[in-house]
Amino acid sequence: MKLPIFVIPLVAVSCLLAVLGPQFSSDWTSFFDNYASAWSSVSSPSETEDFRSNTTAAVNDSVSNHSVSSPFSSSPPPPPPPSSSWSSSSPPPPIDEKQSLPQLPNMTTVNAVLEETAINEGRNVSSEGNYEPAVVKSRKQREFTKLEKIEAGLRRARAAIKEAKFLNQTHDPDLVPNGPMYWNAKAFHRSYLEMEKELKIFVYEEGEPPLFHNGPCKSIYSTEGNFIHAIEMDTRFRTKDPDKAHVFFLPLSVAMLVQFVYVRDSHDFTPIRRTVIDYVNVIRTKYPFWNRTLGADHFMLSCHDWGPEASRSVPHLYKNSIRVLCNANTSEGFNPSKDISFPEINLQTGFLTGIIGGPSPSRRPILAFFAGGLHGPIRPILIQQWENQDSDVQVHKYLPKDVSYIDMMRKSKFCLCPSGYEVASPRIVEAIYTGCVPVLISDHYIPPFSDVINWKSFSVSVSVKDIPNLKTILQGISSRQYLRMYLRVVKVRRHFEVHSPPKRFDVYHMILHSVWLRRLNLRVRDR
Ligand SMILES: *[C@@H]1O[C@H](CO)[C@@H](O)[C@H](O)[C@H]1NC(C)=O
Ligand SMILES: *[C@@H]1O[C@H](CO)[C@@H](O)[C@H](O)[C@H]1NC(C)=O
Ligand SMILES: *[C@@H]1O[C@H](CO)[C@@H](O)[C@H](O)[C@H]1NC(C)=O
Ligand SMILES: *[C@@H]1O[C@H](CO)[C@@H](O)[C@H](O)[C@H]1NC(C)=O
Ligand SMILES: *[C@@H]1O[C@H](CO)[C@@H](O)[C@H](O)[C@H]1NC(C)=O
Ligand SMILES: *[C@@H]1O[C@H](CO)[C@@H](O)[C@H](O)[C@H]1NC(C)=O
Ligand SMILES: *[C@@H]1O[C@H](CO)[C@@H](O)[C@H](O)[C@H]1NC(C)=O
Ligand SMILES: *[C@H]1O[C@H](CO)[C@@H](O)[C@H](O)[C@H]1NC(C)=O
Repeated sequence: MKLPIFVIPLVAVSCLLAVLGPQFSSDWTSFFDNYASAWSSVSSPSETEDFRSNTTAAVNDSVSNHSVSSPFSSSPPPPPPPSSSWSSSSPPPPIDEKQSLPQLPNMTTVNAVLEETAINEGRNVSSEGNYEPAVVKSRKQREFTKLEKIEAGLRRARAAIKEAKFLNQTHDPDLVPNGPMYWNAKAFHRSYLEMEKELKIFVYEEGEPPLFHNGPCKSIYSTEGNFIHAIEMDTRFRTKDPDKAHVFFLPLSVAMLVQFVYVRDSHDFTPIRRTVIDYVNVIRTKYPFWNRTLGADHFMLSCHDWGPEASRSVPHLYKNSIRVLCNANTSEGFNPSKDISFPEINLQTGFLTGIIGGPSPSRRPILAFFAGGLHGPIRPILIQQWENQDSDVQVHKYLPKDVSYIDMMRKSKFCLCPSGYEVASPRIVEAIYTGCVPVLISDHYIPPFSDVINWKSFSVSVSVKDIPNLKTILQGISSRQYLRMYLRVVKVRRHFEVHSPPKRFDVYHMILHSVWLRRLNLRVRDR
C-alpha cells in the first residue's frame, strides 16, 4: 500500500485548540484509554565533567494500560495489550537493505562537547563516500558559504561554552542554573544562551494533518503533540529558510500514525513503515539537506511506544538522525550521544493546572508510594513483596475510587517509578511535579536531560534485586539528605513543565537544548 504524502501549506495549529474538530478533540482520552498500545544511576557528579550522561541506571518501564499509570484519572484500566508479532522482543520487520549504511565519522558524544577536540572540530559529517550527482555538487557550491557561516557560529558557540566555566555566570532574569542538579551549571547556562542566540530549525512543510504537523496534546503521549505544535508556532527558533537551519525537523507523529494508519489489532506495521519511508523519500528528493548528512542533522520525535520501531523504517533515520524518544531503551538501539530521552508527561486535560506542587517534607507521612497495573516483569515483584505489607511503603495495584492518586503522591516522601512494559514512565515527571522524590526501578533507561542534569542528585535508583530492601534503603537516607533531594526536585521541576506558549527553561526549551547539544557535536561540510 502506498500512502500519498500531500504537500500543502502548513496549517498553524495549537494544542489548546480543538485542532481536529469535535470528533477527535473530545475523544482523545477515551481513544487512548481504549487503545491498548502496549506491547510494547548516574555517576557521582564531578565538577569538571560536563554534560555527563553516563547513566548506569535503567528503567524498562512501560505502560500498556496507559490509563492505569495515568494517575490523573481514576478511570478504569484498559484491556491487556495484544501479543504482538513485532514487539520489541521479536525482530523488527525487515527494512530496506538496498542502500548500505555508510559509517559516519567518529561519533563524538555529548559528553565531549566541551572537550578540546570536539570544541574545535565537532563530528565531521558529509555525504562523501556517497555517490553524488554532479548537478547536486554544483548546487551545493552555492550553499557552501551559508553552511560555512552556520558552522562558524557553532564553532564560536562551542568556544563560549567551553570558556563559561572560567567566567562569572551571566545574569539571567528567569534562571541562573546552579547546584548539584547540573553536571556543569555554568556550561549549561552558557549553552542555553548560545542556543537562544543561534539555533535555527527548519520544519519541513510537507505532509498534512493529522499524520503530520499535529499530535496528541492530552493523554500519555502529550509531549509529542505539545512539541510539534510549539515548534510549528515558534517564531524564535524556527526558520523558513532551510539554508539558515542548523537542524531539520520531520514533523510526523507516531501516535497519529498508530491512530490513523495502523490497522488496529492487525499486528501489521507495514502501513506505518511505508508512510515514514515515503515521507523521507519526499524530503530527500525535494531538498538537498537529507543527502548532505544522510539525516544526521535531522530529527524526529515520538512519545509512543512504537517510536523506535517507526524510526527503523528508514535505516539512516534510525542510525544517523537525532531521535527524540520516550522509549529511550539503550537495549533497543537508543544511543544517548545522538538520541534524546523525551519525558513522558501524562496530561489528561492538556493543562498543568492542579498538578504542580506539594507540601514540604514534614507533611509527607508516607515513606514510599506506588499504584499501578502489573505491567512488565518488575512490577509483579514489587507488588508481591510490598502490597499490603507495610504502611510506610504503600504499594497498590489500584487505588480505591475515592483515593486520589495525586494526593497520595503529595503525602509521600518517595514515589516508586518501576518499569512497566517499556522504559518511560509518566510517574517520574508526576513525582517531580508533586515534590515527591522519584525512585527509579529500571533497566536500560536513560532519563530525560541526562546530558545536563544529574539525576542522582534528586532521585534514587534501586535495582530490581534490591526491591526487598526498599524500605531499608529509603530509611537509610538521612533527613538532611532527603531535604536536599526534595529541594532539588522542586528546583528541576521547571525543566519538566509544559507551557503554552512555552517559557524559557521549560520542557520544550530543554528538548530544544538537547537537540542543540547534539548538533554542536556535528560539523557538517559540503564536498
Ligand atoms: C562517568 O564517566 C566518567 C568519564 O567518562 C567516568 O570517569 C566515570 O567513572 C563514569 N561513571 C560511571 C558511574 O560510569
Ligand atoms: C528494552 O529493550 C530490551 C531489548 O529489546 C528488552 O528486552 C526490554 O524488555 C526493553 N525494556 C522494556 C521495559 O521494554
Ligand atoms: C574513533 O575514535 C576512537 C576512540 O576515540 C579512535 O581510536 C579512532 O582512531 C577514531 N577513528 C577515527 C576514524 O577517527
Ligand atoms: C574534520 O575535517 C577537517 C578537515 O577536513 C579535519 O581537519 C578534522 O580533523 C576533521 N575532524 C574530525 C573530528 O574528524
Ligand atoms: C567575578 O566576580 C567577582 C566578584 O563579583 C569579581 O571580583 C571578578 O572580577 C569577576 N570575574 C570576572 C572574570 O568577571
Ligand atoms: C538524494 O539521494 C537519492 C539517492 O540516494 C536521490 O534519489 C535523490 O534524488 C537525492 N536528492 C537530491 C535532492 O539530489
Ligand atoms: C528490562 O530489560 C532487561 C534486559 O533486557 C530484562 O531482563 C528485564 O526483564 C526488563 N524489565 C522489564 C521490566 O521489562
Ligand atoms: C486495562 O484496562 C481495562 C479497562 O479499560 C481493564 O478492563 C483491563 O483489565 C486492564 N488491563 C490490565 C492488564 O490492567
